[in-house]
Amino acid sequence: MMTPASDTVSYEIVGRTGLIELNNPPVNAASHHLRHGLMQAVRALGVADGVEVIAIYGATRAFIAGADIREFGKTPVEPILPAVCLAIEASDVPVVAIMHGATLGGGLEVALSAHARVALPDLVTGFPEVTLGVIPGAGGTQRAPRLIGVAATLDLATTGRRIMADEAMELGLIDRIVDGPARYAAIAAATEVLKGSLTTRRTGEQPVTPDPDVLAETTRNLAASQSHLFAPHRAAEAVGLSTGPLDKGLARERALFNECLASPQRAGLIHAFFAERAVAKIPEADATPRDIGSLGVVGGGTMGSGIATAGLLAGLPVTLAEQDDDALDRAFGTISRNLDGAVKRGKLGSEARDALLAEDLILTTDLADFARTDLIVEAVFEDMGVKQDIFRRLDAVCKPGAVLASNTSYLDINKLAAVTQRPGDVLGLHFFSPAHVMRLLEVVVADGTAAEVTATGFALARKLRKVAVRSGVCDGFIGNRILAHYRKAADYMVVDGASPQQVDRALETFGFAMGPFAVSDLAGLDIGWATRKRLAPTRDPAERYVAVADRICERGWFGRKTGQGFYLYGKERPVPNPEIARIIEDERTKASVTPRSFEDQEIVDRYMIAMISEAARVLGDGIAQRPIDIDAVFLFGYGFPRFRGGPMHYADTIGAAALIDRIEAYAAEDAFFWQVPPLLRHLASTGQTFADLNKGA
Ligand code: 3H9
Repeated sequence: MMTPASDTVSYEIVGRTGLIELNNPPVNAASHHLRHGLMQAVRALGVADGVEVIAIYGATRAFIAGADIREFGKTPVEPILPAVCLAIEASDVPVVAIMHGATLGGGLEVALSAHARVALPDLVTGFPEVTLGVIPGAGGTQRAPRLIGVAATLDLATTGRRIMADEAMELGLIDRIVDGPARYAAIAAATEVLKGSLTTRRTGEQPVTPDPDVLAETTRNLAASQSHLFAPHRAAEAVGLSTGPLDKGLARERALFNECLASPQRAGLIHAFFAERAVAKIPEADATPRDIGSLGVVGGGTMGSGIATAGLLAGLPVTLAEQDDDALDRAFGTISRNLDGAVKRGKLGSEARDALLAEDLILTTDLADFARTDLIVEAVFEDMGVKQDIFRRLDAVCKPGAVLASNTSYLDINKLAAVTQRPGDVLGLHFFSPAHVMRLLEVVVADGTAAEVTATGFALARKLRKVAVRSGVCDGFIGNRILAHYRKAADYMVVDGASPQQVDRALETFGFAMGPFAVSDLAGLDIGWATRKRLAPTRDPAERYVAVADRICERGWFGRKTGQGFYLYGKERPVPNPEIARIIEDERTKASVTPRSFEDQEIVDRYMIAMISEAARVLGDGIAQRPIDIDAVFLFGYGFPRFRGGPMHYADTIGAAALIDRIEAYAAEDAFFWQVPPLLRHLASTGQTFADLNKGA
C-alpha cells in the first residue's frame, strides 16, 4: 500500500524493495512538496525494516524535469535540492533512479546522487540550466565529472545540450537502458541490485581526472563566443572545481548558482521560457481546430517557398501555385536549396529530401488544384488588389471549410476577407523569413474570423514547430508596426550624427543578433521602400522624414541581394559602404542638421524607448493580448536578445515613471515622434508594471 510522503510523493514496500513514486504533473518539477516528500520517503525507507534497496521513479511522463523554475527568485523553502541529493547519496540503503522522459537539470542531479541509474528509451537528459541563466546547483557540476569526465560535463553544462538514452549510455551517465513502464523498471532494477547484477556506488566517492587543457580551451571559447552571457562561464568554473574535494566543490557550485539566480539574465531567460508557452493561451483555446492534412501556397518567391518548405518538413503534402512554369522552376529550386540546408544541418536525410520533393510537393499554375486542400496560404506580392484577386479566385475553387490565409506583412486582413463569401474562414498567417527556419508565426485575427479558424492557425503552428502569437489587425500587426516606429529612431540618430555602423555595433553589443541597418540589408532595402511609398500619401507632414534609404534604393542598391546597401558584400565580411556616408551628409545638409556625437548607451536608450513606446500603444489598442505576447514576437521573430526577456520585460527593468521622463526629455527636440503612450501613464500612475498585465498568462 502506498504511503503519502507529501501530496506529490508516495512510497511503498514490496518485498525487500522500497519504491518511491514522484507525481507532480505535468513534468514532475522538483517543487517544494516534491523535495520535501522525496526527503521524507528516503529517510523513512532508509530505516524501514527489511528494506535493502530503494528505487525512485516518476508517475508522470518525466522522472523530474528539473527544479521548479517558478520558485526561482522567491525565498527558498527547505529542504533545498542539494540537501535532498546529499541525503540520497548518503543513504546506507542503495538507491537506484529510473530515468525516463525529461530528466533534466535538477532531475539529473537527483539521479546522479543515486547509486545506480537505469534509463527507459524515452530519456531526454542534460543540464539545460544555462539556457535559463543558471548553472546546475544541486551537485551536477561536481558529480557528473565523476561519472563521465570533465570534458563531457563541460560540454553538457556550458551548452545546455540535451541528450538521449543512447548517448547517455555511451558517456557512462547511466548504467543500462531497459524497456517497460517506469514502475516495472523500478522493481526490476531493484531486483537486479539485490541479486548483485546491477552494481551500486556513491558517485561522490568516485575519482575524477583533471583535464586542464580542455578546461582552458572551454574557458577561452566561452570568452570569445559568449562574453555577453553570465551563466556559462560560471558553469565552466564550477566543473573545473570538481577535481578537488567534493564538499568544497559543492559549496562553491552553490555560491555560483546563487550568483546566477540573482542575475537579471536569469529573470530574462526564464521570462522567455514562459513567453514561449504563454502565447498559446488565447480566447479561442477551447475551440476545436479543423484538421489540417494538406497545405497550399500561392506564390513561390522567398516567402512562399519557405512556407512550402516548412510544410514539407512537418510532413504535410504541399501544393504550390505560381503564374507560369518558369516561376515554378524557380520555386522548386528554392525549396530544394532550403531542404539541402536542412540536410546539412542534420535535420533530414538526403533520401527523405528526395522523397519529399518527388512525392509530397505538387507544383501547379492552376488554382483549381486547391479544390481539396485544407489550408491555403497566399504569399504573393504586397499589393491589396493582387491579393484580393487571389482571394476571390480561391473562394471560388476551395472546398467548404478550407482555411484561407494571407502571409501579408502589413495589409488589412478584413479587406481580404470581404471579397470572399466566407470571411469566417479567413485569417492572417504572417511568417518570418526564412519561413522554414524562423520560429515566429503571427496569427492575425480579423473581425469575422471564426474561433475554430484561429485555433486552426495555432494548431498549424504547433505542427510546424513554430511559436504562434495572436495579433489583431493593424498596419504591420504586432511586430512590423512596432518595427516601423523604432526603426525611425535609428534613422534619426544617423542623420543627427551616428553612423549606421555605430548604431549596429551598439545594438549588437546590447545583444541583438544583428543591428538594424545590417538587418535592412539582409531583408532587402526594396521592401521597406515599397512600404514607405505605399504610406507616403498618409504621412503626416509634421513627421520628420529621413530619405537616406530611399536615396540608396534609387541607385538600385537593395542590400545583400544586390551586393550593395549600407554595407558592401562579396568580400569575406561586409564592410561599410563609403557612398552611404556621402548620402547621409547630403541629407544632413538638406535638413540643416549639425551632426553631434552619440554615446553607444544613448543609441540603445533611444532605440529601446522608441520600441517600448510603440509596443505600449499596440497593447493599449488591443492589437496584442498581453505584454508577454509582444516579448514572444520580438524573441522569436526579431532577434531580440533572449537574456533580456523581450522589450516589455526590459521596460520593467527601467520602470514606467523613468521611461516617461526620458520620452518627455526627447520630446523637447521632436514632439511628434516622442509621445508618451497613455498605457505607460496609466502604469506610472497606478504603480503597475507590464508584468502585472501578464497575470493569468
Ligand atoms: C534546474 O533544474 C536547476 C537545478 O540545477 C538547481 C536546483 C537547486 N518548472 O514545455 P511544456 C511547465 S533548472 C516549472 O509545455 P513539453 C511549463 O511551463 C531547470 N514549470 O511541455 C508548462 O506549463 P503550462 C532545468 C515547468 O512536453 C508545463 O510544465 N530544467 C518546468 O513540450 C508543460 O511544459 C529545464 O530547463 C519547470 N522546470 O516539454 C526543463 N518545466 O502548462 C524545462 C516545464 O502552465 N522544461 N514546466 O504552460 C522543458 O524543457 C520542457 O517543459 C519539457 C516538457 C521538456 C520538460
